[in-house]
Amino acid sequence: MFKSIITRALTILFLCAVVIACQEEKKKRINFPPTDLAKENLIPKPLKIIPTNMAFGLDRYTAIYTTQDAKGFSEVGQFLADKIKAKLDLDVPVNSEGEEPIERIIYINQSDSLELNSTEAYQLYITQDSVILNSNTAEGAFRGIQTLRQIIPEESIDTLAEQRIWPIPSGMITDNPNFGFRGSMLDVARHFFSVEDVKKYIDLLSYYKINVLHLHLSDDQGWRIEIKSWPKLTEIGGSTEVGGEAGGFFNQEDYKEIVAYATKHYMTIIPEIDMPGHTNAASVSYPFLNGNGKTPKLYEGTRVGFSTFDTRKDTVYSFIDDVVREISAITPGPYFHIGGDESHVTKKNDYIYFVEKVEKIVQKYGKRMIGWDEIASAEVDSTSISQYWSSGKNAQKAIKRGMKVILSPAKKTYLDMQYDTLSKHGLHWAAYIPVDSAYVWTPEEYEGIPMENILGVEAPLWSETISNIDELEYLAFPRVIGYSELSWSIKENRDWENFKIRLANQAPYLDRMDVKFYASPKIDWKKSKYTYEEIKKD
Ligand code: TNX
Repeated sequence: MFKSIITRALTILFLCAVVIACQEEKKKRINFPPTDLAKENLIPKPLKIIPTNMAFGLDRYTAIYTTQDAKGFSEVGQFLADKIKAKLDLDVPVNSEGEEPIERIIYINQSDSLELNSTEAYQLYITQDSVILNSNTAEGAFRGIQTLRQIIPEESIDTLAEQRIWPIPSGMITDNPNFGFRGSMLDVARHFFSVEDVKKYIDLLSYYKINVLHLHLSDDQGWRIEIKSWPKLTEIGGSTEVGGEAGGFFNQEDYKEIVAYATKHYMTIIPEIDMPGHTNAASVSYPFLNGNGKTPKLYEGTRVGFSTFDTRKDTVYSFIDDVVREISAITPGPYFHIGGDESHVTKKNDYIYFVEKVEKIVQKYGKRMIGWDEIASAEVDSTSISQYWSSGKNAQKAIKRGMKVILSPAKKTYLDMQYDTLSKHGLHWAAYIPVDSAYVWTPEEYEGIPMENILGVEAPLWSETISNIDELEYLAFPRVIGYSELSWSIKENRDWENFKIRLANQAPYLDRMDVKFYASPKIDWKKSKYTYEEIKKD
């Protein structure tokens, strides 16, 4: 009797377990409509995508687990959780040991697989039950979660149980960047931009896997970074900007905050102090620097090429030593940019002498020198880098010296060039650069520069004609999104007609981020409040 009660109880328990398990199974396996991972609006386009036409259901029973004994992985997991929260208002626990029932898991794994052949490479395996992201380094995992963010749909499917669930298309992605250096530059000298503005730009760039932000920190119109041993640089030299508004500057704590924010986004900050030309603001602050015995006036115009340091004075180099030392000490990245462009009033020999001396200072503080393409006329080291902006001849000189070249040809990559004659902001001295012309060219084959000499692509945003974040966004977006693909994706994976569709579908993200992008009529934008505004205006 007793035995049979036990048997019956056990049977009932077993049946209950089966029923519960079946219900669990029902929750887990939802029949989503077929998906196609290959048709997702990913930018930059990954190296390889193999769709399996099902979906992973992201919902409140999803958790993120990461490798915990390798540096940075749990932070990358938390970064993803924060972005999911912001996008969907959904809480996804990270490495939690809590009691919450978990049905599906996103794993972010450190892997030593030989297929992961660079620090930024990653693999993404998405099935109905799990998402597995593999990478060698946290940097690779960070690039991989940008891909994941882009395929998490904005819209949920509401199940019978009135539960919101977001279907992520299943399949496999293997990815690796074509160029390790994918950058943009922001000129905070002609007009100053705040720490918050710079952080927003970092948010947007890193979503598209751009990994370098070059800050143009000094020019004729303003000196924007505190140098503790030379305080007048910012007190005087930072006090104005183009158009005569009060300028501004980053104190060293501000700069460190930007650097830390960039580091969290696996982005390198490159500081630029432009010399020996473009130095009016420095010479107004310390008139001995220009060597002509006159104290110049603060400059609020937009002419270039009228200022120079006195390149034959030792005290000028002591000054530069202090500047490079202080900035290098708070810059973890490997580069220091010395400018070197448009020194029209510096004699050629003086210019060469200057660049060679400053290169030594930069190296003394453990950095690799970058300069605009003119620097290759000096006897610089093969470890220094030339940034091609206008002269093919200078690029060839750099190649002869064995230097790497950053591609920033003005007529293709200058974000301050107008889109067309109707553009509200921007210049057009190099070209009008509509959205298609920005995308349709081949950095791998540009003006005979061999691929092995190309470090990467950078799109500079000069700020003579823009003074706030809305105007910055108007010039940078959508073109900078195209440069992300030009530098990440291989040539075979780039195609304007296909890119155009994926770009049109960035509008919901850009809207959510409140980006006032230029709604180019060449793109059939997916609904966007800004396109509506543009259309209304027309
Ligand atoms: C050229 S590019 C410059 C900048 C200007 C820019 C405007 C370069 C190295 N020098 O000083 O801001 O054109 O488009």
